Amino acid sequence: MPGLGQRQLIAIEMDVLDKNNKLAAHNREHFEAAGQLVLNLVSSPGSGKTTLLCETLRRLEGKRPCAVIEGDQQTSADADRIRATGVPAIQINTGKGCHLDAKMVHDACHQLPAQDGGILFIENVGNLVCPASFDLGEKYKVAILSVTEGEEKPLKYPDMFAAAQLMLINKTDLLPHVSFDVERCIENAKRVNPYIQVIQLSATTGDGMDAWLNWLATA
Ligand SMILES: Nc1nc2c(ncn2[C@@H]2O[C@H](COP(=O)(O)OP(=O)(O)OP(=O)(O)O)[C@@H](O)[C@H]2O)c(=O)[nH]1
Ligand SMILES: [Mg+2]
Repeated sequence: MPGLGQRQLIAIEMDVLDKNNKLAAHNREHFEAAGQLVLNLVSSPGSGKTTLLCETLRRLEGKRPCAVIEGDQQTSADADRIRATGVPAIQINTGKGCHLDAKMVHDACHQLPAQDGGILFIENVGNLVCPASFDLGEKYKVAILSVTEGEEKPLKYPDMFAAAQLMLINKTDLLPHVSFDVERCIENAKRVNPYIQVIQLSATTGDGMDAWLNWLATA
């Protein structure tokens, strides 16, 4: 920002994060009181978040009530894809913004049903940097990395993988066609977060979906 010194910029940034953290804590209390599991899905653009969500929602139909908040810079395309499965979804357009914040989630979640034992999935804006810093009040962040992105991503974007409880390695059906070293990827993720859990899956073929659904059942 022109005209602002480094100190002023840092002060503004800390103020923004502090306000966000307070609202996130409020969201978390609300979600816990409602008995709702809330997950923040984070990844680079195109890793397969919406495809995975649609597939997950189909499999949870009649078993667990779900709702979705979709974050994108523009369009309602992803919320439309979710609604086509019969699950309620709210689209948030962040415009120039590169991540969702706790206030956006607060306002959106009040427009969605919250049922005891249900799951609220939040698909964050595709970006491996900013969403790492913004707590939304979720129980866990789930980082999705597809095999076309390269196994070094956890080292290049460590904050995201350090903040995540679970890493989903998606698009495993493409492994025969790309040089992606799965073991190396897991090693890299564990270097930045020794406690990170890992599930390999393909949202399009359904391979590994059971492991993901089992994880959801105990999360
Ligand atoms: N081969 C393969 N393709 C996949 C898989 N999952 C998603 N895709 C494809 O990857 C592309 C992007 O998928 P999306 O679900 O839109 O990805 P996204 O992460 O929601 O993208 P943004 O919301 O734009 O960040 C689409 O062409 C999907 O069909 C998978 O498991 N295997
Ligand atoms: Mg999407």
